[in-house]
Amino acid sequence: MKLFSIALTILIAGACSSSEKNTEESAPAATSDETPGSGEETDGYETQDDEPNTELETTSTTTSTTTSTSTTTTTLPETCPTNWTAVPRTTSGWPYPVTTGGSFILSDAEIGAHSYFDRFVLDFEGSGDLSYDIRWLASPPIIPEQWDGSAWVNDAPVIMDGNKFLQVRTIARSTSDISDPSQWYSGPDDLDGNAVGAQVVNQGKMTEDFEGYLGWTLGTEHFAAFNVFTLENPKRLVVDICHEEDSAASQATSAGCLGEWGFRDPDWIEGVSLSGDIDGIAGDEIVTTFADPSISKWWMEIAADDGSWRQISVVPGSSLVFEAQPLGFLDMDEDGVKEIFMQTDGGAYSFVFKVFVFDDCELQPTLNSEGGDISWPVGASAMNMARATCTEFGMSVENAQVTGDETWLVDVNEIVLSGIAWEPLPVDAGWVDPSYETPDLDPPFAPSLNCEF
Ligand SMILES: [Ca+2]
Ligand SMILES: [Ca+2]
Repeated sequence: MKLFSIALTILIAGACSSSEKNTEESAPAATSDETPGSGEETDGYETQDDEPNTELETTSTTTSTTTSTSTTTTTLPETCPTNWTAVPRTTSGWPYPVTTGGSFILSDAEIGAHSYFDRFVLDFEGSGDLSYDIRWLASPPIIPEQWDGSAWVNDAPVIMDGNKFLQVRTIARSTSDISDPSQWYSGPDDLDGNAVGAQVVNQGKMTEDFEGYLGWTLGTEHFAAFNVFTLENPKRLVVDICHEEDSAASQATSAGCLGEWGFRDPDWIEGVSLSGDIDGIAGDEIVTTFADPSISKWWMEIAADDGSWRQISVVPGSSLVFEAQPLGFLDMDEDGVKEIFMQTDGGAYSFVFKVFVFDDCELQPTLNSEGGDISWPVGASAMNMARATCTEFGMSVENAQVTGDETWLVDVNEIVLSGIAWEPLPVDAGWVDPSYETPDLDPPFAPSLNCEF
């Protein structure tokens, strides 16, 4: 049984490699480094970006049958190098080309199976620096508009064999925007990973060829660390995907946020941290504020509690005079993602808060109905006071001031969050404006933020 399994593995390895176009580059006489009986290929020992050529050619030697002429013995790593990670790999300036970016037309695509990783290779005609953006997606990419044979279909998700999806985008073309049909790409646009013995990559599919951007998506069993490099003559983009699951990536990419955005300076002074499951996916998110004396402002960081991703941005309207800090999380629009209430500024008897929407891995400040900046004061002075109360529909914001004839004029605004903007409740559609006046000299309410976080 074991022998059979070994034989099968070798068979699969041979079969998969023979499907690789790159095998043409190596002389068939090249001896295989394959260790008989190991059932594994010996290519994995050179996965460093600095020697990719050798690696690929070594890979291709597995096409030849196992021979006994192997003279070199290399210790193979059993697992992927630790410098392989699941974070996005993006060339500088993306989505724009790198400075010396060339013009590339796809010439081939292939999937290969290897000892501890699967390899995806795109071949190109053209020269210069290839620009790319490679990242995990938690769900298949959406094709904005596609021809289904009889009509244009909007927002159609790509149907793919896989649980997770590695998106490989390049600045290159296949057929679109190429006037000479003889230059059009004629290779495969749909690759079967299982057929070539790949263990983690089930399928590779061209999912974009539009306005100079060429995209492929790999449907995989699970999230995994990967390694990216390019080769010359011809230009190739190589993505090696580790067979082993990357559990840190699971949490991050469930939220679609793998990686780091923004630099956290070690000189910043840590403020207040608050954690909770903001997005309703996987583990908790932690929101932390940091004082930055160099610009006299506060930064806010939102990060996965397993450290797999973080995003840092300036707290708008903040100054070092008053401490910015997260106050609580509450899903105001009931879309399953909690909004972040953040104290951004204040004074001796009052503070100002803003509400942020967590979207696209960022904390976006909510806006007023005109698209402008909005924040709310809470507190009191001799002549006016303000409070905000979370209600079943959104927030009720009350501002009271003493008028000339010593009555309190209480302006009440009931607002509801729609997307990232606060809209007034439609008073003219049956709602009664709750604003009122009171001759009572006592303050009409206690200034506070009344929300149950
Ligand atoms: Ca979460
Ligand atoms: Ca929400």
